[in-house]
Amino acid sequence: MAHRWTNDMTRADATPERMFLNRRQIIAGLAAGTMLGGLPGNARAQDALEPNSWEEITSYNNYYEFGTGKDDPARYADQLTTEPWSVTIDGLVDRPGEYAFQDIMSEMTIEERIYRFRCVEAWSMVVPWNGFELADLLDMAGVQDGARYVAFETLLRPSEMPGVARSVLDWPYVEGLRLDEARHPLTLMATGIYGRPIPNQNGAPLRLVVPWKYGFKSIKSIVRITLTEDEPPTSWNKANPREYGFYSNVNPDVDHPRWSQATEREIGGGLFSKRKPTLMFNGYEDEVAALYEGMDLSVNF
Ligand SMILES: Nc1nc2c(c(=O)[nH]1)N[C@H]1C(S)=C(S)[C@@H](COP(=O)(O)O)O[C@H]1N2
Ligand SMILES: [Mo]
Repeated sequence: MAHRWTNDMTRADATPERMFLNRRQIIAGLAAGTMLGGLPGNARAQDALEPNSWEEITSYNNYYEFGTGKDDPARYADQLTTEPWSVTIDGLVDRPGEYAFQDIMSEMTIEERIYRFRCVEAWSMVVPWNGFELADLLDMAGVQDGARYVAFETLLRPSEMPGVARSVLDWPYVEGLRLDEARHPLTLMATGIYGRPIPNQNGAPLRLVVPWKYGFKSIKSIVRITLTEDEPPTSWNKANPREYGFYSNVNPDVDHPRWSQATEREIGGGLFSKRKPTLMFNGYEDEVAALYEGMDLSVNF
């Protein structure tokens, strides 16, 4: 599959996790074009960020189905059965159906994407994901003309999810994107981290990653994708519409009602590290600003 976007970050050679990367999963063209410094348009000095460690990425998580503590998912999510797994793709598509995870994987091209990840709680990481573009999966199902949004749903299996009995959210966890956001080349369906299968606490076996939006848009362990005409409901918006909008684009100028979004705490930065400024669209402004032309981003937050 052709690449419509190239990484703008490089991995520090010294990162120990480098050894775990499964080179066979990474396309030679992408690797050659980006890991050696990048193409001129994408090579920005401030973007040469180092990914967080495997340990950091897999032990500090939000996955409320397993509890609201940051260490609950790593503790409880190994109970989750992820094989077999299938994703129902329905709504306004030409080929609706239940797609087996393995059949999806055999059709998709897995690449590596090193993305900034910014939680609405004002912490951040850098994650080297493996995955495929959501646009390719949508093409597999064939999006029909009337479709304008994409709705996503997480597995709901209370017997394996100790958090669902106790939390503030309605289950199953649901999310949504406008179709043009869903088709954007940055929008990834992640199936791995550091070349290994994605751990349960990070959303196995496949989760959404939308790097210019707050982390809660990146819905985990997806079992249903529905193409719709109308804007779909989203879990955090249902829970607190004043605090969480449908768009939820990272924006340092639009504060959360209870805290500033101007800066962020880097996970792994150490107890006394300085907060760093949050970037517009989490640093992906050049790539995505056009999607929101003419919109008031403080109204459509
Ligand atoms: N199903 C589901 N998806 C979810 C969440 C959740 O609680 N349940 N939490 C979201 C939030 S708030 C964030 S910040 C990210 C965290 O992803 P990570 O744990 O892989 O860093 O997952 C998002 N996806
Ligand atoms: Mo989050």
